[in-house]
Amino acid sequence: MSGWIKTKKKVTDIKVGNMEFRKIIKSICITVTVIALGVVSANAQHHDACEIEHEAVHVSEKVLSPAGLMGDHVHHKGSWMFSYMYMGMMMDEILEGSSKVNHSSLMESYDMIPEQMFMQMHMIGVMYSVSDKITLMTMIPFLQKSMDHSMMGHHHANMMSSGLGDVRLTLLTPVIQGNNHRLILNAGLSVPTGSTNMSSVNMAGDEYKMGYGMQTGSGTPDIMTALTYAGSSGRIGYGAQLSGIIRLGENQSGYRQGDMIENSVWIGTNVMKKTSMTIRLLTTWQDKMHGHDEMMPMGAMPTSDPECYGGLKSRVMTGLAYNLMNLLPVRGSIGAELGVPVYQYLNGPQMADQWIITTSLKISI
Ligand SMILES: [Cu+2]
Repeated sequence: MSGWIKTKKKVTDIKVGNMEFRKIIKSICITVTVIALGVVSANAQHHDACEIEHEAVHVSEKVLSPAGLMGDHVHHKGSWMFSYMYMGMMMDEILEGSSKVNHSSLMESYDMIPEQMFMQMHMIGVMYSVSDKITLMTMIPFLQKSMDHSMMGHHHANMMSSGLGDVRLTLLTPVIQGNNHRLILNAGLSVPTGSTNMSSVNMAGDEYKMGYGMQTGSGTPDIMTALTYAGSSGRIGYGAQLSGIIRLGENQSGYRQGDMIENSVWIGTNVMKKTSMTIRLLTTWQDKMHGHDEMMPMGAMPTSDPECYGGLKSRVMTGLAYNLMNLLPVRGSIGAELGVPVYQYLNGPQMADQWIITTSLKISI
């Protein structure tokens, strides 16, 4: 019963191990960015010598990628791509590490207990290729979050937040671009356009600031990098993507969200002429939060406690994509991915994932 109750540490404590890990991922991300810029400048100099496929590669039938994966392709010079992506994620039970925590034991430490959270994202994406070697990408997310919670074990209430998230600006360049395989490098910046000041009103009519997870932005400029390999052999497509997010500084509310590393490994095949199927393993690691927001009472609920963020999540995602080539006067594809968790180890008590769905529509001209 008392096994889950942890000794409260000062939130300003920073573990030596975390610092070391942070330094390592920071240097990996900086190295990748430097390599990306080096490749771009080298390619700019040797531009005429290089010939690549004059096809918008995201609808290539040879190289398959999961529908929810981003930054895995580039376009040829002068092409535009417009995309819409929807993501829905349901979270319910509460984990501490990998074990389930029951509500009655949580009530000893917190006034309110989250019961269910549903997060939705609508994301508009635009890609434009300045040259065959440089593609620019902007992603504009709109977030809607809803959380049900109980107070004193019986009263149930709901809180909601919505608004613009953090806008992402990314530069993509192909390191290798062949018929049957490609390697794409991304370097980008996440601009803190989302909010860290979302508030709600309680039963007494008083305004209060909602927890970290209900905010729509990180509040910090974040560096993003990714390296994606996608290849094919016969009817089989496969690939892997490694990406990272480094948060810079501390936001106006006095904290910095944890840095992230994400890895995807997938395999796919064409099941019919224009339909492809993929299966991928998506693993996300997020560092713990640093600092805390003075306006959020830590004992109010786990989502207002900075120690209840970060951890490791692995999901299996199954996807379908359909090539719209003959249905539209332009190139395009439509796809969806459904994911369920296979392993979660969370800094808790924290809400765990139940399922996630992603759908996307991509049109290129
Ligand atoms: Cu594209």
